[in-house]
Amino acid sequence: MAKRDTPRKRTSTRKPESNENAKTTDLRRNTTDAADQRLTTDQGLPINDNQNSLKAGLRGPTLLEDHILRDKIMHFDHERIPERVVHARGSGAHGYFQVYEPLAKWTKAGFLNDPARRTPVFVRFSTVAGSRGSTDLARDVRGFAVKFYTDEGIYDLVGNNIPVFFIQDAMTFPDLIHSVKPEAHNEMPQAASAHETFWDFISLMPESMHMIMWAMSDRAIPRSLRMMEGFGVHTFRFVNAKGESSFVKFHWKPLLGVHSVAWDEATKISGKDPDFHRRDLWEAIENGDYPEWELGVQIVPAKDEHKYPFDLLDPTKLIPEELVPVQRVGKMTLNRNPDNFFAETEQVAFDPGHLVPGIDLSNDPLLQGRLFSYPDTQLSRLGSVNFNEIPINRPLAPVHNNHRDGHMRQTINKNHINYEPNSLGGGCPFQAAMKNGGSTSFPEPMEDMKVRAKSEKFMDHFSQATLFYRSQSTPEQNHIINALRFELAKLDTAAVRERMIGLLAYVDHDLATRVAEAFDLEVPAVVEPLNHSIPADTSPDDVQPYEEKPVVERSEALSMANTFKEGIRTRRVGILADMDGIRDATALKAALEAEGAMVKVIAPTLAKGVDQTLMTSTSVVFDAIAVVNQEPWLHYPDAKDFVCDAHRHAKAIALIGNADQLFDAWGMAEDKEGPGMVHGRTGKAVINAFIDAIAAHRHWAREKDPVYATKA
Ligand code: HDD
Repeated sequence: MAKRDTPRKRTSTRKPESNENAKTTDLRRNTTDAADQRLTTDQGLPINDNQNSLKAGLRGPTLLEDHILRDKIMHFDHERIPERVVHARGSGAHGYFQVYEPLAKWTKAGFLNDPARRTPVFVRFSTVAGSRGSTDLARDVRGFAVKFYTDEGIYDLVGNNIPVFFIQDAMTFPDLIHSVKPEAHNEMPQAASAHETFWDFISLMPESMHMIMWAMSDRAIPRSLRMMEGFGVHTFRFVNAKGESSFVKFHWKPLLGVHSVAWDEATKISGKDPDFHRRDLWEAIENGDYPEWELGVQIVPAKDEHKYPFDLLDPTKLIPEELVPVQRVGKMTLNRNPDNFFAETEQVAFDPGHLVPGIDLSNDPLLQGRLFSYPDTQLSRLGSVNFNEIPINRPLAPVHNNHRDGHMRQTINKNHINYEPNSLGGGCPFQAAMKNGGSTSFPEPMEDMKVRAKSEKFMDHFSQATLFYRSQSTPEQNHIINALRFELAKLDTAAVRERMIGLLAYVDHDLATRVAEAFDLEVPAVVEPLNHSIPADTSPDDVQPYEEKPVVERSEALSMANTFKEGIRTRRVGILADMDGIRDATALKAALEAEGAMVKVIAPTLAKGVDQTLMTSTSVVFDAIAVVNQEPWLHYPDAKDFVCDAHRHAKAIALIGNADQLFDAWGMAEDKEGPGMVHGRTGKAVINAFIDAIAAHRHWAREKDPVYATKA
């Protein structure tokens, strides 16, 4: 066989990068794109035969001396590193952040004070419970971790798409994660909380009730990583140049609005395209539809620390936007896909302790425990204290210190002065004065007893769970009820289910009743808020006044029903059309694409103008569908599934020509009318009505699943 000694053509369709950020992050890329690339060993020896091992004769055994074979196999054998113990399944992207106006009043952080500066970022989105290869559409919290490569060093905002957490203290994190991960005896189920050990733990942890409301809501099955909010969760501190501190909660607000899928749809997407979110993010960036989020801050002046009925240090509580509005202070844009998944998305190492001057920690006991966990995890996952030297983790700011050696050290330090203070090295590297950017911790006054306990306000476990539930629209409440019915129905132990109904009764009695109906259980009467008692050895001075009632009864910001619903940019639309309907389909496609939608024409065969065959397609990967004509769909079971699923999942549906007769033929005559259903010929009126219906995202009012019905 002839040997290749010429380079193959690069086939990437990637658009050339033109922004500043690309230039800076390129510094960390190992580019080996030279035109003439000969295949070599790791030592640089050109390889002449990459197909045949070295043998004693044409039919003889392989020789141990074949170092090319041994090197290749040995490297391959070690290609996997331990996956993250949580958040193993993730997708990343590069981009940049820019602040709108200087935030000098609150923080001296350089990247939050210079509107002209584009700070490069790398973001990794993730699910929590599943393994690296698990489905994207699991019901789960989504990680939302942002690494800012600032001029003052790395800043990591390692948050989630839910603003609160299950537990209040890092001490119980391993228990929480053990309980939600696949069960220890049989490694089932994968990427799912619907199992015995999780609900056993939760039913004994009333503090988790607020987060459970979020996790059972549609927030836990996002439509797209580009359409979910992000939250720093904990209260952090801002510190300004005068040394004054205020408390801050961080938010990411997606400019496309916050949207989710239906649960039945999520389970079907998991089968049809388990990479649905990863693919969606990748394709949007490749198409130049760069995802954007505004950074929001809620600022609480230091003097107001104890003003609220909840403790700012309690990560199971949010600050209702009605009490402290979210101020949008800057924008993050993701504009470049990683070049190499392993080198970037897998090896990126976040740490809530990566801070810059002007942003500091609070005493939230969950946050405090995280500060130990992340670097410790990196050590076992990436194998060395030198993980900071991996290109994706390397700061763009210069690094000078006396760290030396260790596994896989990359830096070659060129002198022997590896201590401080020193005189032989001219005192370098020297400590930075505060005025020159030297970081200092906020000098919070502190004098107290050592205790293993929580402040009194942490004991209110239900007010905000109730606030969240009551702030949801009716369809959102129905979805929470249905999710709880689904999850609890998966349990074998009746006592766990009963304990959960008991806890739900403290959140909302109607909620508990409607969940309990599915199990023929009685809801216990709620006598008084179920709170832990204060430990006997707590000083009376430490007992804070505690109010039972939430200050805010309903919060609009907590419901996705109130999200942004204009425009159809990046929405996916599938049009069923055979050759007789191709003209209508092409016209509709052009009109929707002009509005920024991503449209596929689907037919029984891959003829001219057709993008996908019916056999390879499914409506669950589209946001809206159109059907042109009744024929030939009447005779295709796949077409019936396609349309029925779209209808059940409350999507916008356009029935073009006589396609509405399909609904009569399929025994769904009454379903062809209703919100989000558009009929007619492909004229302007129909197209505009369809665009409005797609923009609304979902038409939940159409749902009529009997399981939602309340007992008379
Ligand atoms: Fe964590 C990863 C978010 C509590 C311990 N966490 C990890 C990631 C995110 C979060 C987004 C993935 C980062 C990436 O993409 O690489 N974690 C959170 C949030 C929490 C939280 C928002 C609560 C508010 N985590 C938490 C606690 C502990 C940990 C209380 C331990 C005491 N988390 C870890 C970890 C991970 C991690 C085991 C696994 C991989 C890694 O850190 O780098 O250290």
